[in-house]
Amino acid sequence: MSDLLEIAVVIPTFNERANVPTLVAKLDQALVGRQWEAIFVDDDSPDGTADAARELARLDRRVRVIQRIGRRGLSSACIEGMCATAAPVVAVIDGDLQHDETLLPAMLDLLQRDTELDVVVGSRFVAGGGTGDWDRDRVAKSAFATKLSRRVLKGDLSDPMSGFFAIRTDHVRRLAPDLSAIGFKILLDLMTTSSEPLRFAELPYTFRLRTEGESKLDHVVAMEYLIALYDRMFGHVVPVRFAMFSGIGVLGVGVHMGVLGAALSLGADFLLAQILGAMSAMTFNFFLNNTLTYRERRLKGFRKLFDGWVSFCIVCSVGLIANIGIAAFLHDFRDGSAAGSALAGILVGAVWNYALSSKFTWGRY
Ligand SMILES: Nc1nc2c(ncn2[C@@H]2O[C@H](COP(=O)(O)OP(=O)(O)O)[C@@H](O)[C@H]2O)c(=O)[nH]1
Ligand SMILES: [Mg+2]
Repeated sequence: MSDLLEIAVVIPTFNERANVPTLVAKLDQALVGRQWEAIFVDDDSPDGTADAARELARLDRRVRVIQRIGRRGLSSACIEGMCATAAPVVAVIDGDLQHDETLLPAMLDLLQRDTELDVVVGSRFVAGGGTGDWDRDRVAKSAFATKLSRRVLKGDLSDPMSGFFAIRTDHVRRLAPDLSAIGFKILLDLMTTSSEPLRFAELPYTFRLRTEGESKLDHVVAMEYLIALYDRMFGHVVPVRFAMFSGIGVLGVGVHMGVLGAALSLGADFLLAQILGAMSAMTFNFFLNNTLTYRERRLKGFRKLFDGWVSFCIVCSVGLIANIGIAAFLHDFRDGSAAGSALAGILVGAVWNYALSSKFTWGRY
């Protein structure tokens, strides 16, 4: 038997402390006779998941821990874990025991035997697999997400949403610079990024019920998933962030008009009503962009929020001047139509606001 490391098992975790020892014991059983290592990638879980993993790691050199500070995100955690190993094959498995680790040796065998193969996916939707005791609501949501993802996928995967798979590590390293790393579904990201379709095989498994801890799949995650799909389909035309920023900008116009109307009807003069409208819209846009567009760099705490808000208002005020300046120039000196000139002004203003606020309001210093 060779000593060469065969497979790394990457385990993204957030608040999975109670599951760590069980999972390692199960890996030890499942991968008996194989050369493996386990890499926990923990986003500084408040419940001390990383400590629990390190405790095991001191006894068992096959266990390693990456503790990320100030960052969140399942996909990026998986990518970092996958790039942190010297093993030729890397598997990703959830840390909550919902995936069936006894499939790992078969995944590894397939990849070792068939050099034509790039990925082996654990699938809930091929014969022999299943979603276990999921409620109907969750089954329906998952089916919808799967259907959507098939539209961007080049292969006919039965379970592109699977978070359980094994892949050749050199593919990951090759694709890593181009992965979008947002969203929840790293497999989908890998498969859609590769210019040549990855050759895959599927093995059935049954999704288990979670017994410890709780699911992190929530509405924000669902939104991130949609964003990731958008990115794959249209991201090369209009970048995701700019699309979100502009969408929020349009909502801001609605806020502006609402406040303007309300202030006028309360008897304010136009200038005051207009100032109130603009301030409300900017404030609204600032907070919405802070929670959605720049979620992973969100400003927190009164001081940072206040500074961010001020810089955002300054950027937008300059953007407004540019907007009006360009529109007036096109209209008065280039004989542009009113609507066309206004639109051009708005576009320039939006790009300006986006570019400068991403640097000065949400930039990293
Ligand atoms: N590192 C890291 N792991 C995460 C994050 N969100 C979820 N996870 C882990 O990813 C795995 C799957 O997440 P889970 O919430 O169980 O998703 P579900 O099974 O689809 O409900 C679990 O091991 C989680 O602890 C995250 O932001 N960062
Ligand atoms: Mg889970």
